[in-house]
Amino acid sequence: MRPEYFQGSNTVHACSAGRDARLYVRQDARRYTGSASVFLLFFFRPPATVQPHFMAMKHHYKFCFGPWNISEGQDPYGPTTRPAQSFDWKLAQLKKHGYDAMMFHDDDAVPDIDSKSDAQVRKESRELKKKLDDAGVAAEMTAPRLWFDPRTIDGGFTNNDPKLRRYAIERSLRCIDVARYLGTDLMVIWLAREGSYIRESKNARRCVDYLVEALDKMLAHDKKIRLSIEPKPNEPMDHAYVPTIGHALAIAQLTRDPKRVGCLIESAHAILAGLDPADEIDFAMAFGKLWSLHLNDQNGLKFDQDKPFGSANLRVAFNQVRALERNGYGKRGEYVCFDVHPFRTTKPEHWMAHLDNSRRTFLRLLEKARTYDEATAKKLIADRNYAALDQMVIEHLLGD
Ligand code: XUL
Ligand code: MN
Repeated sequence: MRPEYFQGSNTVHACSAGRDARLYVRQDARRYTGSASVFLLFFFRPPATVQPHFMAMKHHYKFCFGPWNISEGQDPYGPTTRPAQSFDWKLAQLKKHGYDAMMFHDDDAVPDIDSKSDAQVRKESRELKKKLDDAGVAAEMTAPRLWFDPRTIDGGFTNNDPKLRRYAIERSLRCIDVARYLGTDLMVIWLAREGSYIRESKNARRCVDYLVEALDKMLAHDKKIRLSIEPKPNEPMDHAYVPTIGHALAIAQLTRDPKRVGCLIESAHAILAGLDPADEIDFAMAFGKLWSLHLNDQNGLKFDQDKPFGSANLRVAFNQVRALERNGYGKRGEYVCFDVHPFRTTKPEHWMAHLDNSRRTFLRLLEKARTYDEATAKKLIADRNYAALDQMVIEHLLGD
């Protein structure tokens, strides 16, 4: 029998029925937080390969998304296809669907932030913090939205004009203040327009100095803040200056406090760079620097698609989950965030499906990662029988 998944308003029941085993996993809405209750009821004795992994239930993941992930369907060629919803509605959806945290751009938290005084920013951030506390939802991070303002048309930190570079830095410092008010020590920096459309328009060597100078100002502004750089190789730029995790971690070493500069991996961004996101995860975690994660999917080298996790390539998704598992991602409080968007065709009544589906796929792949036959894999690797190993992975993903 095929496994079936049922999603209630705030419960996930995973029933996996096979010849020898049936697992019934019931977890309450807060199931992925440290103190959450988790009930595993085994109706039948599972096979040896399944049992120890589920018995151990190594650790529970906490999940997160941002208000922009309940988007309205606009693309460069057409307008919205769903009516705008309020922030309160989005927060209610997040809670109803059993998520643990929300991530925020600075102006998701304080709309129209540039027109507001420091006192207003503080007041509105604190009001939001209260709303989040009342809902039992954490703020995972804040991120400065540096790519919308006319002052950042030709880049923020790497703009050729010193006045405009100063704007980008000042906006980032305010975003750090918002993070502090919301109770998080993490700021994510997607360096959207830090790159060039044509090679000759900027001095790439000097731009490295500009980036380090900006990061140093942020680190000096708040002694506790941790900065997570989110690399992306292109879009909106032709070429970005920080396209991969290697670039992000290298630039961290040039700052005044490398320990507080880490990274965020987005699956689609790694794929756009021609890399395997699982290898990027292993690399970042070897440095202890994967502080956040945007899982999603991407069908080859085209515009940034932000597809549901596993939607384009299940095996690449499986390997990301395995990499997270083997490195203990989440054990130090990190969240699994889904930076996914609904398809433009999505009807309002199906608006949360891309998020539910991403988490469901993640949990099913987690089950696959925890029941992967490591012993047989080890023997096949020792025998250099990669054809058999390859097929074993495929059979495991296909199931019975
Ligand atoms: C852009 C992207 C952003 C960042 C947050 O591709 O992924 O949404 O994650 O600024
Ligand atoms: Mn992202």
